Amino acid sequence: MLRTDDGHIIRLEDYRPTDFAIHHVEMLVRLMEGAAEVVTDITLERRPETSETAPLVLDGDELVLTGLHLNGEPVTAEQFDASPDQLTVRGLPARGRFVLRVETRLSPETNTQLMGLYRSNGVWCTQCEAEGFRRITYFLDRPDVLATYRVRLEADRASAPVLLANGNPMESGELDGSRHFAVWDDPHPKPSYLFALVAGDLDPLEDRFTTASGRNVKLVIFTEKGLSHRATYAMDALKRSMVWDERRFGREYDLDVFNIVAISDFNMGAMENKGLNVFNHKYVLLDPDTATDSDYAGVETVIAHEYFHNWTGNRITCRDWFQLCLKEGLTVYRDQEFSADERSRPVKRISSVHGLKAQQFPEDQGPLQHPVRPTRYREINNFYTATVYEKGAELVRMIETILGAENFRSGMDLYFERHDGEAATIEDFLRCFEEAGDTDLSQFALWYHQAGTPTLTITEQYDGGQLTLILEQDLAKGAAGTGTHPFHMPIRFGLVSRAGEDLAIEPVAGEAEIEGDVIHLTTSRAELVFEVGGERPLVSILRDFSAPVTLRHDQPREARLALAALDPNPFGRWRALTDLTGDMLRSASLSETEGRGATYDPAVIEALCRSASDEALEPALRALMVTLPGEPEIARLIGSEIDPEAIHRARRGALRALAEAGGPEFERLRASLSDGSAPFSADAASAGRRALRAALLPAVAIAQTSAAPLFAEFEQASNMTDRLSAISALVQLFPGSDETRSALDAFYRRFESDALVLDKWFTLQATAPSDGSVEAMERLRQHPKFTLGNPNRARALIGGFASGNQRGFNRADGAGYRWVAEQLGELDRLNPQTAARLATAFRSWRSFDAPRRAAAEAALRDLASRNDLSRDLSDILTRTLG
Ligand code: 0A1
Ligand code: ZN
Repeated sequence: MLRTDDGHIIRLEDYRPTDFAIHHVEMLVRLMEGAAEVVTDITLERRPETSETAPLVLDGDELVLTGLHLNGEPVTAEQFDASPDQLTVRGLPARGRFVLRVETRLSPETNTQLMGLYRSNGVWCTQCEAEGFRRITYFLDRPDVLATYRVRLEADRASAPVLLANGNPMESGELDGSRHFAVWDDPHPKPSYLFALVAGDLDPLEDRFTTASGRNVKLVIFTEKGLSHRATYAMDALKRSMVWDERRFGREYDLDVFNIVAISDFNMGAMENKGLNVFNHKYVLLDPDTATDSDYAGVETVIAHEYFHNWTGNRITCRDWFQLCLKEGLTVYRDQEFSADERSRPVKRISSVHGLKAQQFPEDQGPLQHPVRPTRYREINNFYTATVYEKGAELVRMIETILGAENFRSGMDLYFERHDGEAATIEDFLRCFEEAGDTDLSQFALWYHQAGTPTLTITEQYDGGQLTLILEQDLAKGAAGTGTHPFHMPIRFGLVSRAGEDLAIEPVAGEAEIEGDVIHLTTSRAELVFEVGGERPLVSILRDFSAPVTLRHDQPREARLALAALDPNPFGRWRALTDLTGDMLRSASLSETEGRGATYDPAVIEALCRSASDEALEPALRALMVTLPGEPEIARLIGSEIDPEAIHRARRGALRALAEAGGPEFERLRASLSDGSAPFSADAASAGRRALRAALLPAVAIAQTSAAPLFAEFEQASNMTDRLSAISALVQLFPGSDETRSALDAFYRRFESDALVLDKWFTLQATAPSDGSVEAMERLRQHPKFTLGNPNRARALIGGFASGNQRGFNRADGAGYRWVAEQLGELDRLNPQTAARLATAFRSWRSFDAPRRAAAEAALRDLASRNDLSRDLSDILTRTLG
């Protein structure tokens, strides 16, 4: 039975500590074919402030209780009530510690939700965040209950030679028959969501790491049989993460072993369980033949992210789930900084901002809007959002900008020192920076509490050698109904000369404080006056995207073109060019809608061509600059009454204009960037060259009259990055051609037994712009290799279509919406969490034109009217329609 919707809302203001503390947990888990038995000895103690008669109420979810003992004696039937989702025990000792033994019987094989204990390709594994531990045993399953754990696993040696749990290994040995056991001990008190066990026939990739203080740590990455050679890059990323966290934040690892297990069936990217990270195998397994450069970057990021959680999340955890951004925003900030240090800082920053605008901005501006630190939820699984993660990271970054690097580091040191071993809140976190920076962050804290993306409007006036900047901020009241007070907004900026140099910043008068190159805007409006002399400088505002805002800067086109060519700040160059391209595509799309032919500003096209060939910039940055905004991005710029067909035509037109202007030069550039027959290297510089070649490919290919050259490029590719860029261009630009069909068939034949590559094959076709896309989707849905049981496969097809095929999903006849809604209804019965996540693809339905709005609403209402929906999906649908 699913947890169907009960409409119950959890509120932050209702938080109170538990009546009982849990000091220690001893578990015995017997794994058998078809069932698992769990015996949990929970050492509890009534808190001094709890009444002597208060019962103990433990959480459960779909549980079957098979035994209950108190200090070794059976608990009588009058003393307890058990249901699948709750266990209440009365008459417990008023003082002192006692041990409650809870026995449960589970069925991992039929657990398709992938929460709690389940089997993935024969491997037993667990997922306990956010509330999965209650699917293993009755417990106080909340993050502020911290205990030490000792776990004994028993299983058949043949099916599970590897037995893992959190912490350090203690003992292992043989049992009667073909069974064996292992005992693991985790000395660090932790909340139940960090519990994990894994048992299966897995291959290890082993390494070692010595920490700064000399602790010798054994590192192991476990994969399914025969795949450990694909984990070498992940291992390298892990060791680099460990070194980085010591150097940058003074954080060392704290156990004798660090295990990672790669699993095929996983709802999210990965999970930071103490000493035993469990990963979606997509974020571990790589080789040049099957993985692209962005897969490599993704593995590096996720490995680092989970490792960094050991301090930000595990050693210091969250008091309650409202504080989720305390661990997630901070850990994303840390993984972004790691990538910036390991690769290229500007390229990383641009990619992060690009991702923020693509994912978080629509969330923050639509019906699923919520504050970074929410105050209510119905289903916590639905709050692992771009707002909590990515906007949460932006808030940490702003604290760093406001305090400066040194005070920020002191604040982090204080946080680690003061809250180690605790379950903390955002208020605790902010207090550390207030003390370290000797500053008041109470206005800044509004960023955590007020939902929505503020607009920052910049107006320039130049007169007699003086430049006046008028800064205005505005926050519209949105779906979340939170406040609209002005924020403390750190705005990094530069005044750039026509020679491309940053001028010294000399304010004459100002209604906002300026520190170095940062304006501290704290009011809704402020004017700043600068003495700049006879030449009007170029205003490079919001450098490095120092605050997550929608910028309205009515800057002359000529100034933008100049900044795109010479802003000394690489982010500024990218933003100037992106703004120009965005404006051009926005008006081209509107012209298409109105039936007027679209035109493309030759100066903008030329600026794109120039940045592609600018040898002064690293290739990865040039790739980002020359890539035209995607169709959803153009849709966001238009904002309302969106016509996806017009956008599609306008973007195609821009690509043709780019090809006409730059075609031959792009071909020359592509040839010069080729690594020829050199062996594949995953380093950032080589990846950057491949990225620029890939970014130029669509413009080169669209100019060709046949698909044959692209097909040849596909066939000759010696790595997945090049192969995928060629086949994507075939699918996008020559959808019905024989070459495209042959390439898809060849791709399938070569990789049909490789799950991760097959996901790419499904996504490629889900994003194809063919007119019969829904019919094609249904054929793929019936493909023997398609299954809703594997989240990656479901996301590849359904998510690929709903989020990656704007035209197909938003077909005016509503067939795209209906098809997706139907899939969600089916998936919900197996895996509510994944269904709910995919359903967020509908979040912008109100921005489309009237026929599409009506069709989307009908499909959503039809799905929402089912009476067997999970709480996860129902929560998303209700809010999306709300
Ligand atoms: N904490 C993990 C991701 C994660 C979140 C939720 C989950 O189930 C609801 C599972 C994993 C991370 O940030 O990597
Ligand atoms: Zn995380």
